[in-house]
Amino acid sequence: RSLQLTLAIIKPDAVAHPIISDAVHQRILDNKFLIVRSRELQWRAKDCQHFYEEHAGRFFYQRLVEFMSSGPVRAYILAHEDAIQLWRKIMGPTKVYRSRITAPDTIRGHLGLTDTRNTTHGSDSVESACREISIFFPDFDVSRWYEEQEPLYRA
Ligand code: YYY
Ligand code: MG
Repeated sequence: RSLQLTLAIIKPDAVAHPIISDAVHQRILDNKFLIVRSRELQWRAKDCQHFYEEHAGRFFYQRLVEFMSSGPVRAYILAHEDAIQLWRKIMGPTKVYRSRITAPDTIRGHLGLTDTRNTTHGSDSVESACREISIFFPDFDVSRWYEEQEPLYRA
């Protein structure tokens, strides 16, 4: 059993409403994720464009960039066994009509407002988790974080 890392983001609409962001935070704790790092920051449009560059040119890209830079976001590095898949399962489907109907107990099914204002982000692969963690936490060493945080346990 080993810990995997993922990057989770609480999007601006949810950060703007502490009751919503607290509910998301509580889900993180209830599902026994380790909160390795967490920070709140305000993105510029070009940060969003870079982060979401895989979607450049899609019909929703512009509104996504505008929304994600419209207010502060909270980013987390979360650790858990199969963290990437588990967090995406807890988030639920991207689109609100699917999450509401097929997964009402998920974060997006419960709290998502629209396809764009869908409360949270989660990495979708090990590669994207590494990339996204380095964007939000440039000084974080994905390969050595556990040892570095546990110096006393070294033999
Ligand atoms: O990874 P995930 O967030 O579930 O969905 P993606 O397909 O990667 O899209 C990223 C982001 O883009 C999504 O969370 C909201 C926005 N978006 C949108 O506004 N409208 C769509 N039809 C699809 C995605
Ligand atoms: Mg995605």
